[in-house]
Amino acid sequence: MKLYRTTGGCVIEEDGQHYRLDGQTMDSLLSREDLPEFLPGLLEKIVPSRDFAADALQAPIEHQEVWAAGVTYFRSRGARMEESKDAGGGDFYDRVYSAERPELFFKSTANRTVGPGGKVRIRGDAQWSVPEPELTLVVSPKGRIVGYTIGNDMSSRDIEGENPLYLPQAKVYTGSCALGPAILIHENPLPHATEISLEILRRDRVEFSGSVALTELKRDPRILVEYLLRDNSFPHGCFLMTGTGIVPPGSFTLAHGDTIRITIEPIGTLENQVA
Ligand code: DO4
Ligand code: MG
Repeated sequence: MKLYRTTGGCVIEEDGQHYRLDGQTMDSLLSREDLPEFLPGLLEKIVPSRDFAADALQAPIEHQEVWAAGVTYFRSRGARMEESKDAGGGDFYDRVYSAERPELFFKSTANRTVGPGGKVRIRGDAQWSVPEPELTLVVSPKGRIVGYTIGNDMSSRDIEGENPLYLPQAKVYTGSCALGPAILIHENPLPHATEISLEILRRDRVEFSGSVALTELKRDPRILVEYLLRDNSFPHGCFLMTGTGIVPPGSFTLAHGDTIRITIEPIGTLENQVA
């Protein structure tokens, strides 16, 4: 079952049919502890709608915060150590990769986040920018993983590499986050073989592509959530990006007009252009 936020409200897709959830918002739904049980009950009382295609998809977020985990894949550890070695930051990334406590950072709010088809941004003062395609957990207020979506943790690698303390500036700015296209309502862990793939197109040609399987994710998503909720409250639930395992080579930087396509089946494909 997939949950969409559209210009016409919240919509569920189930067995190829679409159902409008009149009177429900992302906030009312993601505040619930029992979302995976609540939605099927709701569908029994409503009839499918035929006009879903007329709605524009939006990022599935209202008052939720977006947080992110870092250096959860070996590839991310290596890329970060390389980019920050001149600043003396390389060792930090090695240490956090193997430490018990994960790296967790605040990433975004709804006003900085774009949905499917929206335009992500590169910072005006960055010279080296990349998308980070990440499996994103949808977490209830009490820390239950109730679903999954696709996230793009847009990053300014030169700013991050100059000094690890610049991380918030490299990561948090207008248009630095994309989420969607839907929330897959699913409480069990996704299979380890689940693939995350990234394609970056420039003038309709593939400029970079890569993929990674969840087998490479070093941290258990449930442990990431447990750390995130320590001494923190999320009354509307929250999103937690689980880190990137796909990093383009150092010679690559995003350009205005590029198309970023991230696919995680069975969630779908999140496509955005760089403004
Ligand atoms: O430590 C810096 C950020 C790491 C990150 O965003 C990632 O590994 O995905
Ligand atoms: Mg990331």
